[in-house]
Amino acid sequence: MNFQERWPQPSSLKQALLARLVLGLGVSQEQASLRDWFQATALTVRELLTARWHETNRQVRDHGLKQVSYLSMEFLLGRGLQNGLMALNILDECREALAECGVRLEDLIELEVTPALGNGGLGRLAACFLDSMASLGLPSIGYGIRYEFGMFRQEVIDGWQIERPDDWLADSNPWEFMRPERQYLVRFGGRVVHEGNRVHWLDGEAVYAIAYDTLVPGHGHYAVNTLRLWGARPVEPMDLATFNRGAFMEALSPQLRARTVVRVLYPDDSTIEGRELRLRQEHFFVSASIQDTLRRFRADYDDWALLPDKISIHLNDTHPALAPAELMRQLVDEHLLAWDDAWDLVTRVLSYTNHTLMPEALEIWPCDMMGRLLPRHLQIIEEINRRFGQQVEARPGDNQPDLFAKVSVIQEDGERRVNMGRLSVLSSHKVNGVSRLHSRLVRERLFPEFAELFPERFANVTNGITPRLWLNLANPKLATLINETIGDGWQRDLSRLADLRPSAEDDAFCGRLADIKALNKQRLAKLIAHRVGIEVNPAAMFDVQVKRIHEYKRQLLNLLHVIARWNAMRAAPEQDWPARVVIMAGKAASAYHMAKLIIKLAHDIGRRINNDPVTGDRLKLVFLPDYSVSLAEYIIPAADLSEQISLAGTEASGTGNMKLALNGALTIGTADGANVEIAEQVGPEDIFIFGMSVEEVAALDASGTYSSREIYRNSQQLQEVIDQLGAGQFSSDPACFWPIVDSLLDGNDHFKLLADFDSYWQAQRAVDRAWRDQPAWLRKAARNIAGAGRFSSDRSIRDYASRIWNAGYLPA
Ligand code: 26Q
Repeated sequence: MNFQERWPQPSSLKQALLARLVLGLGVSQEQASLRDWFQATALTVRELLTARWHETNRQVRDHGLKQVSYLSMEFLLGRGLQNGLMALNILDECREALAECGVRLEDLIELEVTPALGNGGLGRLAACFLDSMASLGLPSIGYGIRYEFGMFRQEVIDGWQIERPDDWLADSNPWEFMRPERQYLVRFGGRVVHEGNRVHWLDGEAVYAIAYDTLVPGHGHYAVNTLRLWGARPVEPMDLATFNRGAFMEALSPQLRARTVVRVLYPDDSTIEGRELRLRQEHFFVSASIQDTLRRFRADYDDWALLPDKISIHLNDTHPALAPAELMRQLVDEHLLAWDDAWDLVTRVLSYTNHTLMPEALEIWPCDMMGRLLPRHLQIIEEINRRFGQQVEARPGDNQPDLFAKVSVIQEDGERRVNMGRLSVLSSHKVNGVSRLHSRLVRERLFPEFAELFPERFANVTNGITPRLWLNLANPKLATLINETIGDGWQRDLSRLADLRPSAEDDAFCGRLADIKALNKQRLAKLIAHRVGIEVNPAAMFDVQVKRIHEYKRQLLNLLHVIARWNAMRAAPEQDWPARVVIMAGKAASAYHMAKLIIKLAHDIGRRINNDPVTGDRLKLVFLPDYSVSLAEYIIPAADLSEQISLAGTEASGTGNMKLALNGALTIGTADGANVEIAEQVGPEDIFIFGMSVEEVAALDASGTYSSREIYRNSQQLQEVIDQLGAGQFSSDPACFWPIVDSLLDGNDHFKLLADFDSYWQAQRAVDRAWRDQPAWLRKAARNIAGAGRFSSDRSIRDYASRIWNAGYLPA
């Protein structure tokens, strides 16, 4: 049987679309709305992908390939329609088929709601990795939560961020298959009973986790992998007795209770304190994912010893770090393996990626809370830790008597707490950071004792981004130019972009690059006018900082520069100031007051300077609300300058930096995260690196001599800017920004903005000088594109496959 026979396909796309519309959705062609056409098209795309999906699953089984379970609390996918059409290679065909029905494909594409099941970098990374795993034919299944409400929608009223619920499922989701037969019981609370050798976890409350599958199509490969997100259902859907005595609402409360666990995505706060519902979410999705992973393994193999050959379970940060305990529980309590055998499997199957060094963002759960919610898991973690303690104490030639306190999974200082990072390191055979610099700091600062105990465990895999979304889809004209210049080999191996380097010297190439950038900027200028009513000059430099609003990312440093620039322009308006549009976008966690105040400040500065006749269209500041994957697709191809200005040692990697470089923006950035590696690839002439290095920051901290006030006293420029903030120059309420002034001066400027300010100012002057020579700037832009080849998520996934997972690929 060949592929066609096994998986019959419709004869014409138009017929398939109409069948979906008329027969599937029950809408006549005359009455169909755009929304109906979107649904019909999406359902058709999904159908066309299912044949490849079944074939993929069949081949994985036939070849006995290893499959990666990628556990992540977040998948920031973005829209599916165009991606699906591109994977199927029927974008133009579909456009024509729809046109024959009087429908514009572009309208449908814009109509799709953007799923936002993630906060930012970590969630988008997971989505890029799914794309790359499918495109390389690496068998994988992404596991996460089907949040009923994703990342909130951001509105801005009078400069203040307002959060609105993201009701993304209001219109039915055409991409998912509900899988009622993939349903698992997940327990919370209750008690543990020991009966001889056996342990039973009883009582408490339980809910069903039910699978919803979304297809993840490969590009340039037939593989279609699975993203399996868990919804929740009550064990007893309704209490009929209660209903019968007339308490109708109360009778439905099991529904509501069960679904609470998947109701909403948690925001990435700057402080992660123990919130019970978050722990419930983590357990819910980990338990279901591990049950499903083991069931799939057992369907094909009956020898547990094969588990590490057939399965890798990857932890995307510590959010799924209950996995080792849950895996031990299922292996020992349910499948009756001996502890040592189970532990050996666990440590050979698990691997863990760390995404942050910041102490306040590390997950630590009070034993009290965990004992109440997950009594058996706490026992298991304590047993894992007890055995680890014995191993540490028994080390030959121990010269560090207090070592165990530093590595103990249970922190005993003060309230007893479980340190999820330590649990993850102890349970994994590999631990990696997300850029070379960050991986070093993971070893040296976060887990130095573990790095000494288990040196072979620590690795690096530098992040990457999928060129299918961030180049082909977001910037198709640039993709075409590259194809015409160096051929299309880069589509399979992005490092081939290096072949573009000579074209930087080619005026014709640079001219076309300039035209494409100009078109992308005109498009963004229109969007800006439409969304926020600000007219910007598309010929100006587009200076872009788009990312979550966080103090460590130092959006405030950018704003201080804008004010200082405005002051300097007003003091010398006759000088040749190149025109700039500073564009910012990003969400602040709803409880993160300082981040919200920074958004307010951006708006108030904008209102003041955007209406200043002295600076005119030579300086504008725009804040675009509701940053999302879709908005990023507009902004990034239009950027000239990429702001990556975190305090060195705080940004684990960054991935926006890669997306912007790939689209020909030049970086102004600190020596932090992946900026360091970008600088290596593009060369020092084509990037603007400023500020203290990680070592200089460390030395300054160690000396205890940092005084932001002293820097302020010694800088005319900073005095002017900060005094303007304090005097309420940008706001009707003079006290509005005092907390910002306070944090900079009285709070001793935790992220050292003032220490780096002068260096930043100088780097911005260098940017201005470079911009004045447009031909030279374009050559730099071309070399940035050529240098971005290393930052494909395909390369990242190949690194994971070889260094971490030891996983193979489906035949091409
Ligand atoms: C944890 C517990 C409770 C509530 C929320 C959270 C939580 C949620 C999301 C903690 C952190 C996050 C997200 C982190 C994140 O996006 N980190 C970024 O990961 C990127 C991919 O590796 C890096 O490029 C960025 O440097 C890093 O900041």
